[in-house]
Amino acid sequence: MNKQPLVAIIMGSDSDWPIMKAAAQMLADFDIAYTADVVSAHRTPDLMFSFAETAAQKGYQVIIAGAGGAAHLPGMVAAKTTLPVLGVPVPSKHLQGQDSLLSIVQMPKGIPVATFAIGEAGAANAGLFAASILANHDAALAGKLAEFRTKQAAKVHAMELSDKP
Ligand code: RP5
Repeated sequence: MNKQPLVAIIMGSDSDWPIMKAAAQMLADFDIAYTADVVSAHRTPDLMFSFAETAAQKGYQVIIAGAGGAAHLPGMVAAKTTLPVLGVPVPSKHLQGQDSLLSIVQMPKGIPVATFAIGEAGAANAGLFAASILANHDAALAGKLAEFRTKQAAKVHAMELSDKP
């Protein structure tokens, strides 16, 4: 049986996918059903609006939106839905994603976008954050998140430094 997708991952271009895949991987690791699509704010504005307007009624609970450059996708989507929007700044060609970060993080008061780190770490953390939101109403998922943290901590405890002078 196909599960209802709870998280929508969208991005401005297929060139963002190598980065945004880290969010998808995290959701897959937690067995959270998601969709991933290209929706461009400036090249397909009508698609962006219809996506944002219908996302809640389609059953999505969280939207992860990644974009690079003048990255208005997360903010514009957030303007058309009250679902939580997690913005991922994708590294850009000329400004290494600083432009993406500032475009996404500097939302004026009234329309929030939760903004993550530039690049893969940000995408992975957006996936984890989506899992945390969903875990508020899903005890099994909350348990998996706790287990993830325990395993992560164990890896750090096992770290040994070699070649100490
Ligand atoms: C943005 O422009 C996309 O999110 C992407 O990061 C950037 C470049 O897009 P392409 O020229 O690779 O399609 O809209």
